[in-house]
Amino acid sequence: MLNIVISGAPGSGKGTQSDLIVKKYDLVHLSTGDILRAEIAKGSETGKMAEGLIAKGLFVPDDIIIEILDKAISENPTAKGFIFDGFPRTVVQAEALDSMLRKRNMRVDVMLNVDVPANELVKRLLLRGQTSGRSDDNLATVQQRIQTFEEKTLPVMQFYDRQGKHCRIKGDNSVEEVFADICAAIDQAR
Ligand code: B4P
Repeated sequence: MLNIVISGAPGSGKGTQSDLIVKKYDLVHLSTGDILRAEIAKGSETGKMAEGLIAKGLFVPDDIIIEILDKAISENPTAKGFIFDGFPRTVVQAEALDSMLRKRNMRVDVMLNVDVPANELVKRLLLRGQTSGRSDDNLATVQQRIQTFEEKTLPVMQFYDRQGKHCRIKGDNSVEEVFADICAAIDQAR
């Protein structure tokens, strides 16, 4: 069993790297962003509530995200491990993930913090916004997302630092170079 948390500011490359990690390590990919966008597309109650918050660059409430994640873990009983992409984003979520895993005799092995300077984040997300159709890939929302990340998610890095699981990855290299650094960090942690 190998459980990885991948974290980083919006546009840091979490989703991009998660796709590569699941292929190489045969893990189940749980992206809370993808799950929420699927709920919005379905028009569910969760989706309706999340839609406006995401468009403003704000977080969806912890209790809703935690419930979604707990259900997603239960739906994959034969998984060899998980990559948690974009979760936990708050300390409350990080504590909840620890207890969700503990009750299943599992644990987080490593937290990858993909670190990219703010000017590069803005550049990447505005470029993606030209084709993504995402309501949150515009300048005002991107700036709010970065601010939300700094306020709410930077303390999550310290949470994993205290557990000795925080691993900083230099994210402003090519996709291949970032992936090579990530594989080295995972192989050292398992
Ligand atoms: P996410 O879907 O997680 O959005 P994201 O932070 O933008 O990450 P994403 O995976 O899409 O982008 P990536 O960095 O890979 O969340 C969206 C919203 O949902 C949040 O703002 C929040 O409102 C809500 N939400 C989600 N999870 C939540 C939670 N746990 N609690 C509360 N609310 C939650 O890549 C960005 C771009 O960079 C791509 O275009 C990619 O091609 C490019 N890129 C990647 N690597 C690159 C590289 N090395 N060089 C150049 N470009 C690169």
